[in-house]
Amino acid sequence: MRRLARPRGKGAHPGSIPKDLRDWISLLEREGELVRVSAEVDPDLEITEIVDRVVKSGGPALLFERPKGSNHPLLINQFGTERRMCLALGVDSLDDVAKRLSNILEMQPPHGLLEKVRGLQTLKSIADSRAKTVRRGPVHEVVLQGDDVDLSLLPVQRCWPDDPAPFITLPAVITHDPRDGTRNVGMYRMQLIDRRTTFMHWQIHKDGRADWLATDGRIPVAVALGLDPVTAYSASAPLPKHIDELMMAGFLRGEPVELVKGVTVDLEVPAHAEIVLEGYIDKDELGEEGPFGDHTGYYTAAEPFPVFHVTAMTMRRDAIYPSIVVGKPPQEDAWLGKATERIFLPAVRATVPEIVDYDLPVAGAFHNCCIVSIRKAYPGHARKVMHAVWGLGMLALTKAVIVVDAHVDVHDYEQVTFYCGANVDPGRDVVLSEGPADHLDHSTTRQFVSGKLGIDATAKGPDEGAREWPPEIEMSAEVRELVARRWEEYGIGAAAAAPATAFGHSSAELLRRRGTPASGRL
Ligand SMILES: Cc1cc2nc3c(=O)[nH]c(=O)nc-3n(C[C@H](O)[C@H](O)[C@H](O)COP(=O)(O)O)c2cc1C
Ligand SMILES: [Mn+2]
Repeated sequence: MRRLARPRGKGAHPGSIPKDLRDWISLLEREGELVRVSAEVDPDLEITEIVDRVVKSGGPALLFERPKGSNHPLLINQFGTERRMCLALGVDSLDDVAKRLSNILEMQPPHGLLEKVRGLQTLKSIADSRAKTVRRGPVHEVVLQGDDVDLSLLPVQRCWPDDPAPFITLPAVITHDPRDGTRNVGMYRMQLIDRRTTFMHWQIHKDGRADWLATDGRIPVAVALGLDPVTAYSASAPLPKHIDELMMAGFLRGEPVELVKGVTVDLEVPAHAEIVLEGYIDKDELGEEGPFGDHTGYYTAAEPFPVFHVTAMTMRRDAIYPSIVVGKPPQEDAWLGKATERIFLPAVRATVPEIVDYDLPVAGAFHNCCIVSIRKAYPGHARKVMHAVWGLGMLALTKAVIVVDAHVDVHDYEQVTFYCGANVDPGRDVVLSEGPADHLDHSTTRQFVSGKLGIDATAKGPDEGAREWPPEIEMSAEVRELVARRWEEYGIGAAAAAPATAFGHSSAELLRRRGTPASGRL
């Protein structure tokens, strides 16, 4: 697999991760990863068509300096490639982030002084991750309240032709659980209703919605727009409900997220955000939200969702508005999803240690398919892992789980296809089950529940009803070495000199060459 060039300069180390959106834009510019568009461009559909082309060709982040009808520049495609996602997280490969997390999850009682000191440093890095409150922040440079609130000042995109209105697409929505006060941050799209109200599209499985459902009457809500890239990413991360996404952001950044008190709500908001919308949502005020051209590749139908009333709009001077377009994959959110796939691997393995690796294909819109490799130890093991996946956090929404043996590269779809064919007797190795479905899945007979498909593509033993399992073909090491030694003598040329693997040109590699993300293996 292709290795990434090591991100140079700022951003290469966790300590120097961008502190806010402006810092991030400078880093992108220094790295040749950003193009400024000075022509006037319409946030109504036109930006989508431009970005769709740029994303699908692996192109740069775009700063639209003159979005039609607004004085605020619009940043988009900041996460649109593997390299930018790595730059955002200050790593060479997304697996490096996972390594830092697995050090914590796999902590053992220390032996000796050196290990104790290391253990304390690790614990300190967790303790220092909590968000911290500061007195003042640039997000309060401009404060609009009451009648002065005007969402139409922002260049909010209408993304696709059948969208009924503009949608805020990259928000970090902050709520507290009214029962225990724990904070949640989630990324939920917001359809504009008028100058001071929007819908809040928190779906049925989401933490923000659970906070709202737990209130008697009214829940305070703050929405941060234009954050440092790690905090923005963290809002999309599927953490267990009781874990504060800002703590995860602090851990990944290597320094805490700074917060200031809201102006009109009893919530703290990111001090360095470009824009914050403060307000409230009532328990019983719903309206028809949507349709919306979504990451499923289809318009999701209009449905009742709650209404968000904005009581204050605070901004930095010359605030920059962040946006993202979702649609038929691959889109910019592919790399947010791949980051989650890699970052959560240690947590998945902490629960199901026989899992070696997993891959959520971008074309499967993440919840449609999960390929998982396991160290198989006993009959029925692949089935056990399928059910584990269907019981693990948001992976519960996965429609199809494919299980392969440990030596199979789950990111190489051609290899996976080979074992799905070669090792599977559909009469014996296919599992049909049922469970919760993604809120947006239009294919299910009933909304929110669906069938589940499991394919056991591991090698089977007699205890699993198989006849004698033949050995896989492989050339002997001696002959490989002999051919390597004599290669020049044959006069065939360099093209085929590398030892052949059965799947040298995987579909993942081919997609990659077309500039589209196909694999989390970096
Ligand atoms: C660009 C983007 C848009 C998203 N839009 C929504 C949305 O409108 N509604 C929703 O419930 N989840 C949406 N998600 C997924 C959630 O952000 C994700 O499930 C997250 O874990 C939610 O936070 P929570 O687990 O604290 O609820 C979106 C994700 C991304 C990357
Ligand atoms: Mn959460």
